[in-house]
Amino acid sequence: MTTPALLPLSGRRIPTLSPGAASFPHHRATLRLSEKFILLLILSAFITLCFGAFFFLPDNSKHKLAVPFSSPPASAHSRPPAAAHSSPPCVSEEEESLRDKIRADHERALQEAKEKLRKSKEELKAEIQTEKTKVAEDLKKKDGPKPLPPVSMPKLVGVNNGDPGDPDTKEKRDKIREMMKHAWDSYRQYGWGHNELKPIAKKGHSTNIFGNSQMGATIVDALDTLYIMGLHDEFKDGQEWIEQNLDFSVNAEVSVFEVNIRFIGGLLAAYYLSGQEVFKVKAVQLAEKLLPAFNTPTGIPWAMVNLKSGVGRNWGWASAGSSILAEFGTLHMEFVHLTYQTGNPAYYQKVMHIRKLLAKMDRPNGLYPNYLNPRTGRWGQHHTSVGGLGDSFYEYLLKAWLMSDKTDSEARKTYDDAIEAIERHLIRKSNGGLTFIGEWKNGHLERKMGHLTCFAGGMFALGADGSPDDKAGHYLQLGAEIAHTCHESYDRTVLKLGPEAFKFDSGLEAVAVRQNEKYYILRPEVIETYWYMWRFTHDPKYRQWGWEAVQAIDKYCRVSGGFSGVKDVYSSNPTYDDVQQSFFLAETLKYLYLLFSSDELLPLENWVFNTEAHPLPVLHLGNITLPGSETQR
Ligand code: DMJ
Repeated sequence: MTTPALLPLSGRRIPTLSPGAASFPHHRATLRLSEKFILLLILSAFITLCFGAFFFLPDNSKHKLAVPFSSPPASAHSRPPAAAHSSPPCVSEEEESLRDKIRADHERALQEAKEKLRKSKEELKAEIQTEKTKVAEDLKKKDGPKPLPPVSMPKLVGVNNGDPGDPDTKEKRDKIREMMKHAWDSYRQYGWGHNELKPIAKKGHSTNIFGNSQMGATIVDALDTLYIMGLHDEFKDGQEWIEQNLDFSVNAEVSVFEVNIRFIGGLLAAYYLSGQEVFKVKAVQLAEKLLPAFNTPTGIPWAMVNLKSGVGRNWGWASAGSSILAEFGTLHMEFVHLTYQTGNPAYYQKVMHIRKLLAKMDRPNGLYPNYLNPRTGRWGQHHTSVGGLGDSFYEYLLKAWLMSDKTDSEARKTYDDAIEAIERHLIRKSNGGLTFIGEWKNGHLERKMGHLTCFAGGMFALGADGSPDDKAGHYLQLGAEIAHTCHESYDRTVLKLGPEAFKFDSGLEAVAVRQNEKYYILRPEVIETYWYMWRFTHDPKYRQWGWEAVQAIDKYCRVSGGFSGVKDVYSSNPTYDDVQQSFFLAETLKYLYLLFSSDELLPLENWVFNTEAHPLPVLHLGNITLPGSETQR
């Protein structure tokens, strides 16, 4: 018998066994037992270490500055701006006790995780089932909060709805549907259950916005697009996966904003379109898990929350430990629907509290900075953007008004004031006559516009009706100018796909300068603006521009395993980033499909699209009091 090897664990040596001992059966049995015991000890120490590392070590990926192509940001809300610095640490008593609390919470989560590990698969399944049943029962409880009257549903959509009529447009629409099928089928085959797909490597993919979860983000994000396109078998397949596998009792630290817009928004839209209760139940289950993120001294939520422990924190790169405007300001639509559907005032109160707090704050030049510290309630760096870190905050002010059947005049006024300041300080015309929206950085205008900012063209058009001083024509015109500029940013590339950011400086117009701004990751914003502009003007150029984008995506981003982003839109031989983003199915393909459909498909009088393109019906709040609204006034 050979001598067991020395184990270099923590520098301690396990004593070697005496060679003679092995020749006696009795000793052998004893030794096996102790060997097993030692192995067991080592194993449990290792597991403890792993968990310790997971909870206590800082997550480097969140502290790194943006690395151009190794992992392009899925959403710029989670992108660290290059110049962002954290303040030096200054530990007050309050902070120390907060840290103690976080440590204690982590300990508890660790303990719970260990206990979970000890349980059998059956026990775990039973536990999940109990939790699910509890939420379903809470929803039905007679004496609990009651949902409001059923939403008067606009005309539902089906495969024949939205038929554009003329054969040429129909052929184009069919092509977009085929692309959706290719994206879905590829994910179904190679990435099923994972959050996203790597279409080149043909395997699952995920980013830090979903923590270490495997929650099928693509399935949830794609559901309503499948439904609208009449891909009913695929929709059913997705529904089945959700019924059997989607579980939020996972030890994963996720982005509150991303989970809200993709999951809660996606589930609610799927519920409204299909009427299947399961989607509502899941949306409410998940929302419950997000609520602890609001437990901050000010009620401004943390950027991230651990779904299991409820412990929240902010991105390491955000200015002075701040929360991000576009993240905590993009919850309103979904949370109002949650209160409407459950009768639980908590969701509505949380988002209205954010609004009230912002209304009381001073704003430099009338602009909203992108960063707000949730502990002190003070602004971080004075950066303002209508692109990444700011964008959907403005979008949700307008949409809160639209979604309330235009009764939420407070939201409309806040939107109008914000847009007025943006126009005054951020919107300019280039020498070549292109209207662009720059970024405000500590009193200085950076003449750079992001792909993300291009959504604003659609927003201006959508907000034109109802604008103060009868400026509807002006805002529709502004929307058209932004659409034109963003189209130029596509047209001035080799691939006819838009870069992540483009400049208007030193003779340059609508082109990217830095290598790490030349990528296209299947983003929707430019197409989103084409679609809104098409709905409001029916100018055929928007369909033409949309079709150019379809052809470019199909030519340069399509691969056998799905669709991939590309790293350089100015190169005739681009390399792939190997990610099929879930928003490609949720947004890009949906907006394209709508662009080539008739206006009867999801009319804008009845539906309001959340920032991930999930349509939610208008709530006729004129004669209804939302639970919780009494205490807000
Ligand atoms: C999407 O997740 C949403 O549109 C979000 O508001 C911003 N970015 C991405 C797509 O680019």
